[in-house]
Amino acid sequence: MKISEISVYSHQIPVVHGRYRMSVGELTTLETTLVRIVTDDGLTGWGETCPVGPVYQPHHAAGAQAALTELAPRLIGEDPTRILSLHRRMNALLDGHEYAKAALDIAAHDITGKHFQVRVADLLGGAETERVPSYYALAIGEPDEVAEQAVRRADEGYPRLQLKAGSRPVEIDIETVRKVWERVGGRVQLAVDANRSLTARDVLRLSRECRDIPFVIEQPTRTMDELPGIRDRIEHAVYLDETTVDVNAVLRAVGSHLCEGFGLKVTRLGGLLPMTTVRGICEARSLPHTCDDAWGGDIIAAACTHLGATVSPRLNEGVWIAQPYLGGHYGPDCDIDVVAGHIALPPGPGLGITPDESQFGTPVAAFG
Ligand code: 0XW
Ligand code: MG
Repeated sequence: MKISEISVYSHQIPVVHGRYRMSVGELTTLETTLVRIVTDDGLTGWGETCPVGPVYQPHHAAGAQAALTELAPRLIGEDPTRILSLHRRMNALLDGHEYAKAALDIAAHDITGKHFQVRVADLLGGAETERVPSYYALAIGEPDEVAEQAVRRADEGYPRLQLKAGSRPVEIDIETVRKVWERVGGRVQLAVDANRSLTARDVLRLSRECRDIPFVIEQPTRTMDELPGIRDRIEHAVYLDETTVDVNAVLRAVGSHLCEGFGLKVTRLGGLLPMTTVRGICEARSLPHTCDDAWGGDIIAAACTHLGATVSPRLNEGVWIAQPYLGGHYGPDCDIDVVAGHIALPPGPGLGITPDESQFGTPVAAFG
């Protein structure tokens, strides 16, 4: 089987309820990049990559499109079911830009699943569950408002909540954590995610003043290099997210004992194939982790859900998808939804969804 066409689409996804606020900024609309691969025997596979704005990580929508335009014409004729070879070919054509390669990796998994008539979860080693746990990210807000939201989401059935911290006096973050704990403590797992924005001083204060509250601190500082100096004075487990820029960075974090877990992003690491490598590293060291992406619609949600279904249940911290913040789906057969804090694994084959491409307009680039 050979790749005969690759099309790249740009699509705007608005945030329902107006905006999503993290320490690094506020978002009202996201530009996602979609990839459609067609093969010479008529199979179609979809991939997606959607940076959550241009400052969350060094990824942005125009960068994804430029990298895909560089790669796609040179992948025509390749066999999409030989996913490892496809990665080697992509790496030989373009250094870095893992978040763009990830869209092609996801589309290749979708096609391979369809070709062998299996779900992507089964290609990735087999599903441990048909009902994948999710978690809800509570946008930055006033402590009482965030606590109110936390109660609502815990009542809905989310097993885990992530609070956002940073970009304001740490006293307000501490008050927020305390109020959330008072309202939902013991009912849900808690993560406090600073998205790289706390100073070492404020990480220590947050941890010290909330010593009695069990939570994990996610991506507290801008770099990994700030952590060794404070690590032994932080009273909470530390998870890394944005700074694990590739598989090698994960190895460095694990080898240097910088963290106790990860918030992982499929596109940051380059797609589902490198994610399975990291899943294995985490399993070898008993490190819990999430399987998320920064943002995106049903394609990335399906990819994260298939991967998340394969994670050892004792290490599975959930799959975050943007669906609760989105107004619709990519088509009638694309209903990847969080229900009672969990996501039903799509039945497949492949990703198990059929995007309606008429929603995406004319491709920004097409090859083949
Ligand atoms: C909660 N997320 C998975 C979604 C936002 O894009 C940020 C991200 C995170 O954990 O940093
Ligand atoms: Mg995070």
